[in-house]
Amino acid sequence: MRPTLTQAPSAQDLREKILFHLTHTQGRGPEFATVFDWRLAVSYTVRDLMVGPWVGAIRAARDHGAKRVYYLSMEFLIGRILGDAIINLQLEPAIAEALTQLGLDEQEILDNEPDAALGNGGLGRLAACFMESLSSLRCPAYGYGIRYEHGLFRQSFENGQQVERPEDWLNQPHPWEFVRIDYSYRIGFKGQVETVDGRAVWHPGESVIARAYDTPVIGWGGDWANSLRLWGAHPTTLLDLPRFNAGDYAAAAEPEALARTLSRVLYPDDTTESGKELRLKQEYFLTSAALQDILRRFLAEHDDLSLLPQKVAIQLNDTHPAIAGPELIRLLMDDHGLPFERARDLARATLNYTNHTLLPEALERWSTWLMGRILPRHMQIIQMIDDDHRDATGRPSHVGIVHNDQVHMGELAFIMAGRVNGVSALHTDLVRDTVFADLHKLHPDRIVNQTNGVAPRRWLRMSNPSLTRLLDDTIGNGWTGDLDQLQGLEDHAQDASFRDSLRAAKRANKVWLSNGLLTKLGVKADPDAIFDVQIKRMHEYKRQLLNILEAIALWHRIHDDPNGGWTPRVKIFGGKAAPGYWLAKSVIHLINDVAATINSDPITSEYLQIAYPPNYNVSMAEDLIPAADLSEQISTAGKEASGTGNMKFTMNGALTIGTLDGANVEIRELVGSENFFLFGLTAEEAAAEKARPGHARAAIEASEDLQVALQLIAEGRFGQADSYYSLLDRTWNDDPFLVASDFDAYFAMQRQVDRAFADPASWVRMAALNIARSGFFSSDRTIRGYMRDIWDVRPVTA
Ligand code: CR6
Repeated sequence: MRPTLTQAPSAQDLREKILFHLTHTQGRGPEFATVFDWRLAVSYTVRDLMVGPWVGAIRAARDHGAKRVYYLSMEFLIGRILGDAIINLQLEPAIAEALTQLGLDEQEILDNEPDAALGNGGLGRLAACFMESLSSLRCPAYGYGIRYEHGLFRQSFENGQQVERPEDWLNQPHPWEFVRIDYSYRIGFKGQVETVDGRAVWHPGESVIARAYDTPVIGWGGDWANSLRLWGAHPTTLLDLPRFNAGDYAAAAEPEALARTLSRVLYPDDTTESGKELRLKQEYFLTSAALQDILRRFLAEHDDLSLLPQKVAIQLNDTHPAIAGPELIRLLMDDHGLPFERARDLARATLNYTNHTLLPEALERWSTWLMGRILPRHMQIIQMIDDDHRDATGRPSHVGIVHNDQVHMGELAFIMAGRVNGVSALHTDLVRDTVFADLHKLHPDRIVNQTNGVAPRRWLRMSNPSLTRLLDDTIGNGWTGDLDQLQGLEDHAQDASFRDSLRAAKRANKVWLSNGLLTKLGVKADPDAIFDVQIKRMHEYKRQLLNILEAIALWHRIHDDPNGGWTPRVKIFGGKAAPGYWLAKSVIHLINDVAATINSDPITSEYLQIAYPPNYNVSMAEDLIPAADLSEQISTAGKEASGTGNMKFTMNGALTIGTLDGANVEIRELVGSENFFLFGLTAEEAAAEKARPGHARAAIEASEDLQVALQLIAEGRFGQADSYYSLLDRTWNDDPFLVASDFDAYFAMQRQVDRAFADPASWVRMAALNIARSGFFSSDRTIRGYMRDIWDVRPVTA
C-alpha cells in the first residue's frame, strides 16, 4: 500500500479551512450558509490537498523526461468527485469529525454534488476508472475529453414511459476545474485545400477555439494526480460588431452560437451510431485539440520529432477519436514538413486503439461526401493511408478504409494503430475472428487483450463502507491499493463468525436501500428477500426483456400456488434508453406496467416486488450494488464486449446469474463455476440458433411459462395491450437477441437461485468466495497491462 499522507490534516485543520473557504471563497457567513455553500467550502478544502501532489506530478514527469500516456475519449462518466477524493486522500475520519464539529450532515453534503455525467455507460465509466488507476499507479497521463455543458439527459417516468429532460450540471459553479485560457487551440472545419510549393495548405472555412479546462484526478494514497483536460468550444470572434452596430443583434451573436453548439451536448447513444455532422465535428474538435496540445508539450521538451513514439503513447477509446491518425499525419506533414511515410510511421508507433463493440450498428462510418466537406484535407490523407496500406499488404479488395463511398472508422483506427485491443478474453477472440478477421491475418501481432477493470476505491471502499470495515478488520486495508489481497478472505469463508459479519454487512446495505425504495417509490422491499438487480443501459442485447418476462412467469406461478414455498424476491431495474430507441423504451414501459400490477397484488406481494427507480446514474449504482444479492448479466452471448458492472457486483459480494458473455466468462473461471449461476447458449450456439429459420416461434411453442407470460401481456394485464404489440410481434417472429431461446434455461436457473438463497450459510460462503476471488477485476491490473503491453511506460517513482 502507498504510504499515507505525510502531513495528514487534523479535523481541526480541516474545520478551519472549511470555514475559511466558506467566508473567503464562497462569501458566506456560517449562519447564512446553505448546503450548497458548505459543499463548495468542503470541496475547495479537499481540492487544496490535491493541488500539491498534482503540480508535483506534472513537474516530476517533466523532470524525468517521462513518456506520457494520453487517453482520448469522447466520454468520461465521472459521477461525483468529493467522496472519491476524500477516500483517495484518506481523509474520511478527519473530515467526518470536522463536519460533525460544524454541525453538518456529511451525507447531505456529498449528495448535494451533481453527477458529472459526461458519458453514456460502460465505455465512459471505464475511462473514469482508468484515470483513477493511472494516478494510483503514478503513471504520467492526461485524459482528453469534451466539457459538455449538458451531460446525459435526466430520465423520469410519466405513465410508466421514459421522459427525457436536459441535464445541467454546469448551471452551478464546478469547484474542481481550473480553466487554462492560455492553452487554446484553433480547430478548423470545411474550406479548401491548395498546394503551395508541393505542400498542402488547408484553408478552413470555419473555425472555433478549443480551451482547456483541467480537473485533477487524485490517486490512492493522495501523492499523485493526473489531469483530466476537457475542451470547451469558444468562438474565434465573440461578436460580429458591424452587425451588432447595424442593430442585427441575433446575427451578431452567431459566431458564438455556432461555436458553443460543439461542446453543448453529449450524444445520448452508446451502441448505436448517429452519423450526424455535429458528432463528426465534436470528434474532430476533441482529437485536434488533444493532438495540438500533445505536440506542444512534446516540442517544449524535445526538438526531434523522431522521439515521439518514445515519449508519447496515445490511446483511442473506441473509434470516436479515430480521426487522430489522419490528424497526426496532417500536423506532421503540413505543419512540420515531414514526408508522408515518416509521418505515417511515427503516428502508427504512437497511436493505439481499443475496440469496445462488435455490434454492426455501432461501428462508425462516415460518408466520403460528409468527411470531404467537413475535413477536406483529412479525406485526402485517409485516401493516402488506404492506398498505401493496400500497396504494402496486397490485401483483398473487400478490405479497407474507404469503400462504398464510406469511410470505415474501425479499419482506419486499426490500420493506424500500433496495438489494437479488445476488452475481455472472449471479446478479443471475436475481434480477431469477426470484425477484423482480414486485417488480423495481415497483422497477426497487432491485436491484444486487456480485460476491463474497475476502481476498487470508488466501487468498494467508498460505496460500501460496511463491507470495507469488515475487510479492513479481517485482512487489513492493503486490498485498497492491491486488490489481489482479497485472496486473504478465502480461509475466512469457512469461518461461521466471519460469514455472520458478512451477512450483517450486506443486510445493513439492504435495509438502507429498502428504506430509500419505500420513501422514493413506495415499493416495499423486504431486506430478507433476494435483491435481484439489473442496472445498465436499456438495450435489446442486454435483454431486460428476458428478466421482466421471467418476472411475469414467476408471478403467474406464485399466483397459482401461493403456498409453494417461494423465496421472496425484489427485482430492481435501473437504466436509460437512447431517446430514439423506441423498442428499448417500450421495454421500460413494460417493466413499469408490470411493476404496477404485480406490486399491488395482495396474493403475491410478499414474494415478488419490482422496483425501477428513474434516472439511473453513477451515484445510484453506488447505492444499489452494495445492496445486491444477485447480479443480472444476461446478455445474448457474443454481444456484450465485456461489461464492468458485472465486476462491481462480484467485488461487493453479489452472485451472478449470467451467460457466457464478455467478462462473465473470466468472472466465472475465477470465482469458480460452483459460485456462479450460468445459463444459456454460448456465443457459437447463439450464432447458429439465430441462423435457424423460425427459432423464435419454435422456442416459444416449447415453453409453457414463456407462452403464459406473452399471453398475459397480449391480454392487457399490464397496461394497454396495444402498447406492446410491436414488442410481442418482434419476440414471436424475429427475436434477434434470442430471448425466447434462452428463456427456459434462465427460468430454471432462477429457481436454482431461489433454492440456493434459501440456504443462507452456503449463500454467504459463495458470496465470500466471489469477493475473495475478484481481485483480478481491479482497473489497476488493467492499467498495468496497458502500460506493459501497449504503451511501454513505467511509473514515475519519486
Ligand atoms: N456499451 C460495451 O458494450 C464494455 C464497455 C467498456 C461498451 C461494454 O460491454 O464493458 O464498452 N461498448 O469496454 C461501447 O460503448 C461501444 C459499452 O459501454
